[in-house]
Amino acid sequence: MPANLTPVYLVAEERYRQAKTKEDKIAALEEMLAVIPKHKGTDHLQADIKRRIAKLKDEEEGKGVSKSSDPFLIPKEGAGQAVLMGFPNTGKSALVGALTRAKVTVADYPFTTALPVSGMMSCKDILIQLVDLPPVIPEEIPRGMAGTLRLSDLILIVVDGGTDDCLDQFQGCLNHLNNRRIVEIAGESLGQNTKKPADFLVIMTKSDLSGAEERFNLLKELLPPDWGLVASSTHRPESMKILRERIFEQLHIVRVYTKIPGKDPEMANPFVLKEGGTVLDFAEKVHRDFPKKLKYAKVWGSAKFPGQSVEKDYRLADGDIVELHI
Ligand SMILES: Nc1nc2c(ncn2[C@@H]2O[C@H](COP(=O)(O)OP(=O)(O)OP(=O)(O)O)[C@@H](O)[C@H]2O)c(=O)[nH]1
Ligand SMILES: [Mg+2]
Repeated sequence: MPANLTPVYLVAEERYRQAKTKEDKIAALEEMLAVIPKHKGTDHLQADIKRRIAKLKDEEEGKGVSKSSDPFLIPKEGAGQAVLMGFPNTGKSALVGALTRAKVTVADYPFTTALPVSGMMSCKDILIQLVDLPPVIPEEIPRGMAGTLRLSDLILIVVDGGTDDCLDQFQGCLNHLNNRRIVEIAGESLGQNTKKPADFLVIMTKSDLSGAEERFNLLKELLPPDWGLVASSTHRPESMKILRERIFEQLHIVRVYTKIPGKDPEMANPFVLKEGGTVLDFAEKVHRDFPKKLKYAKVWGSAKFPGQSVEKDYRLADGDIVELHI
């Protein structure tokens, strides 16, 4: 769709080009945003202007975003990093706002989020990092976002249960992931960071709205096999609880608790291993010298009986308590 930019807009754009200071640039960009014709043909441009304003403002406030730093490069924190990908207005920021303490902006118009915002979600005594991302549209994925998606531990594809577009929204996200070779195509791995369906979770938001249940059933039927799907509503606390747990499950991690011989286990701060992690992997996490010194371990939880002695290659399960003997 053509943008049909007006002369008033073009004057503001010229002012931006001429601007020398950050302040003048922000003022010109804000004017461009105010006068730009608001229709689908300018969606892409509106998002770009908002991103530029947000970046300049961050630089002005000294939030550590220098010219060279990439706002899409988000250092990992906690037990795993889950990023939210989706079309505009689908409810990504509302989810991150409901599940973490991050300061997100939620609004009933598209392209509200211009730059990534991350927050920590607590679940089963660990912290999981959630990253709210700017939206994608069929023709565009924000520059730098493919890298964030590729490096994340889990991609949450967010579709809007309040509209019949939700299937197209899923397909639109999948197209971007395919084009950028972030997802495995027809079981073919395309590189080290190619993700499998198990590294995704599709979230249908706004399940409180009418028609959402039918849309959920349709999505369930039409989604490729192996893709996880969950419904959520920020108005329904019980669905938020289920969502937390599904995100945890989909990260494929296990929590392992330490126990010093003769003492009670330390149940507050578990170590986190990848699913399939062994006693040896655990020992490495506890102290880098332990694997060399380790003789055996005692396990409570997944073992046949409480406190059973196991070998170094014993695969630990979520919730296990381990006593390392060196
Ligand atoms: N009824 C209902 N409305 C919701 C829910 N979640 C979000 N919304 C509304 O949907 C609109 C968009 O929410 P946002 O969280 O800003 O959407 P977004 O995906 O972050 O939008 P962009 O930043 O433009 O990509 C807001 O008006 C929210 O109040 C929900 O579970 N139920
Ligand atoms: Mg948003």
